[in-house]
Amino acid sequence: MATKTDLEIEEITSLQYPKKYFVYLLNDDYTPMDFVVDILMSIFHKTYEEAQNIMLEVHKKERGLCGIYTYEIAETKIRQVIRKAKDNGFPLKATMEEE
Ligand code: TYC
Repeated sequence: MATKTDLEIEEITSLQYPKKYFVYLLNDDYTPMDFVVDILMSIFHKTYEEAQNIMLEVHKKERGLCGIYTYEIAETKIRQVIRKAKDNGFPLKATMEEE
């Protein structure tokens, strides 16, 4: 059997394992705690208890992990956070990092 080229190996690997991205919420001084909890429940599908814990972690440590997603889903979640926050007049931001 022919030996696979590096490119073929890379293609197989990347097809089997799409990269994942950590999505973090960032702290700020203006967004209300309840609003952040609502974002975590509505966009990241957390329970009320999970959402409260993540919100408090962000509040104390400046950022907190909301979930791990493929690139497009991570990007969509971040857009949804920023849109909902902006519509309500809050500066809440989210970021993503490769796993
Ligand atoms: N620090 C904000 C406050 O005291 C609450 C907050 C929590 C804001 C988490 C953003 O991602 C955040 N109202």
